[in-house]
Amino acid sequence: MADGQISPRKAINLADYTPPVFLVDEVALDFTLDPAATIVRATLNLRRQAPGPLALDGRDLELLSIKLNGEALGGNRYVLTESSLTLDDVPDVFTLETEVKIIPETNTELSGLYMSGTGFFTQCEPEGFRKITFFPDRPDVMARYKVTLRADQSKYPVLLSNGNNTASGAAGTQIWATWEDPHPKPSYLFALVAADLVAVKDSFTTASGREVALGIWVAAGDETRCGHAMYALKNAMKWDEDTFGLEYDLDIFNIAAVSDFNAGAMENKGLNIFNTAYVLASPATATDADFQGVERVIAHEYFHNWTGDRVTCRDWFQLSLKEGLTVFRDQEYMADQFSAAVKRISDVRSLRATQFRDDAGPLAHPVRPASYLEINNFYTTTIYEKGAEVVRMYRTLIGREAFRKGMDIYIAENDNSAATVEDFFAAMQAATAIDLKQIMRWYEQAGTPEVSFDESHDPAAQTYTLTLRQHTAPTPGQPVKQPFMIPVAMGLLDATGRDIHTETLILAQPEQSFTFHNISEPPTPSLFRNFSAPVKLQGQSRQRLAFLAAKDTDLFNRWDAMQQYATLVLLDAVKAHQAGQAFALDAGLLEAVTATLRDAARDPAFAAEALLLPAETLLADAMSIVDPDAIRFVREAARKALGETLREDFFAAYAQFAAVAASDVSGHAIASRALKNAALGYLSAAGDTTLAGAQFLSGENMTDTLAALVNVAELADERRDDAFASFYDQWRANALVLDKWFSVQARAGAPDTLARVQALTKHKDFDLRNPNRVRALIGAFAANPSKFHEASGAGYQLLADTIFTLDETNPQIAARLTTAMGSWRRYDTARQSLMKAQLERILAKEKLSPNTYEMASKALA
Ligand code: 0A1
Ligand code: ZN
Repeated sequence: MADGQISPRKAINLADYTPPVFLVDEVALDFTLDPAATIVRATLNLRRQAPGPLALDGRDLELLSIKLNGEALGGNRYVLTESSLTLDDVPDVFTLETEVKIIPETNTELSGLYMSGTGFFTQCEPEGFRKITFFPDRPDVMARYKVTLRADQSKYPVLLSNGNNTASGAAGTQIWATWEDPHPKPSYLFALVAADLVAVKDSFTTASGREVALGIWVAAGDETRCGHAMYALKNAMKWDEDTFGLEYDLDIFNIAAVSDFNAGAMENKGLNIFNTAYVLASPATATDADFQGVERVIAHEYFHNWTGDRVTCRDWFQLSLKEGLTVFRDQEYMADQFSAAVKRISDVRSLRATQFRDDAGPLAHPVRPASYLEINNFYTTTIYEKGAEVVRMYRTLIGREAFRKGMDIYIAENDNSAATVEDFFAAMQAATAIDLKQIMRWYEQAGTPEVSFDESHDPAAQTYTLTLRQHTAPTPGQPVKQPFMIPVAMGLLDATGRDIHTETLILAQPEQSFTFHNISEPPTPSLFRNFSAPVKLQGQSRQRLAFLAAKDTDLFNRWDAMQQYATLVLLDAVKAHQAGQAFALDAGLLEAVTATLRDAARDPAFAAEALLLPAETLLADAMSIVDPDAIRFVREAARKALGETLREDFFAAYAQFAAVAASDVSGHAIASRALKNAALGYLSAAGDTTLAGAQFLSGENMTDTLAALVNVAELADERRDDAFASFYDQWRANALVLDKWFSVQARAGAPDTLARVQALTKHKDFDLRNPNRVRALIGAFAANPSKFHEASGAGYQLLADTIFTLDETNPQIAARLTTAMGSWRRYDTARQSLMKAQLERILAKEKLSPNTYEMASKALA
């Protein structure tokens, strides 16, 4: 460890949990808001639960005064450290008043109270509240809040907090507003906004007839891009009533949009705070994927009102209790809006690309980790997306009806309290006769199980026996794994592709056999239908995959068979390329793509997914030593060969699906554009770039413009440079669109991408203080396998340089970027040592944050 480095935090362990010594029944907060010196007065009504001192969390707070039951305390009555305020000698029930000064304008971490644009915003999850006032900043302390905000009226005319606005007024140039939240909540759900914003307003009448006032607060001029967010909010409110019987519980629901935000959005009670990227959308500025992102995140945060706010988490180890469940709920919501199969396909595609990769590397952790250094590092795809898969497995195992019953029990038993994963388990177990005990292993053990199978058919007995085996490789700290409880939704297909049997098997042992009767011919099994468990199924032959891709009645498995088939042939092509052989297109792949394309009109959204070849990162995951250049070469060669061979079909599909209005964002229009742009991609790969150029010029719809630009970006000549120049001129004033301008350049496969990204880090619009911009350029570049892993190591250097600087202002984002080098051991020795050197350089930095320390040290361990 370098001299001067702050000592990394000590690990927090689940096993060490103890209940709070004091509860807070009520808290009154009074803010006098000033960018350079905000004064926070807090009055806490405390009640003892256990023997011991009162220990409050607090960071970066200047304590101005402290009173106990109205009496000022001298410095001998408390101990103040960098992160806490402790009072030894206190009664069992008392009132504590503190007054602190904080400096929002220097808060670049974007946690606690900070400035963005010209206004004040907060982000308290998970541990930001302690940067606002002294408090037991842990989710199992739930209090009722009364909040008064005071600010300069000319600069901050809008004052918002949680709950209901019970009083407001003006005093000279200052205005003030009081907000009261009747529901007890943990400190991480506190929020305030004081800014110059305008509202788009609407209302929603709940199933029981209460009227809820809805407001979406944005910067003046952005009101025209809030329509989709408002639609999504009302739609989600209705869906949660219809699907889970859950009604909104306040008279007002506000959303405020902020352009500097570390994450996507935050579920603060009655006052969600959103990254502008998940609020603002119009067909001219946002892609279809952006529209869906807005809808998904609006729904997600709204659903947290019950799964997160009313029922919260006992401690941060239980994070997936609210996140896995709420992701499951938003996935179900989205599946109900468009095609359920296509939604499942895109969710699984991203689960495999991110979560499976993390689960196979040094940063792997269970859905409920046992230990952490910095909880901010645990907002991961494992907690969120794998957590959602675990919830889905409960439902697959016990059925929809029992699952709904279990949800009712979970809410009823845990309302207004801080729950654990065991509480969720108990509710589900109470709703079914199936013994679910073993499902808990999904929370405890990291890693992706690998499932293989054997089969035998006995024509005399007319039986078919399927033997399934599971194995999970070691992960950090977990050398030996116990078997998981794995629901295997399956079907047996006859030679014509008809289902002769369907069932959900439960694989709970390392190896289990299942015998099926009255099976006269050897059937083809279709396993893990609709991706019934987050596992890797191994050992399917190409012939099988080709059959399932053409015939399976399960749409998900049809897509998956085609993906697995494509993966096998592309990996073979990588080997051939490494051996110096020329690329040859596999006949089966050509046949499958041809069939998909010719049948596209039947379900264009599905066809658009099925036409996409497995991503470079997915191919990389299947190689023992990743060769990013060979992968890129082969994948592009395949796209080119398919584009050339099927040129007429792709042109025809392009023309057939082109006729949708630029402003149409219906499911049909989105699917048509997706198919058309998939065709455009193949045609461009085959060298027909005129079409992309023309589409770029005519674009009135951001989906089409961007799809065209992505193809033009591959050309390293003036056509590309002109396109980026004109896009910049048109959109320089729109931050979210400018983010796209950065990220398309960073994702490009053109030979000069690295140099361009290096230059873009010096661009006047590049800003390390804005997380969206950092993700758009640096995050996107680190996800561009062949460019980031350029053999010289210059890509690693660029990333590490960014992390180095960023760690000083925003450690959360710096730590997240560090994960891009987490899989360094999977590369050749030259790249390994280049990445390792950068990780070591980061680790040796003076005053490295605990956030980045945890990620870099675990990556190297
Ligand atoms: N609970 C939010 C995610 C979130 C987490 C951390 C944040 O700041 C550090 C912000 C938001 C969600 O699941 O949407
Ligand atoms: Zn969430």
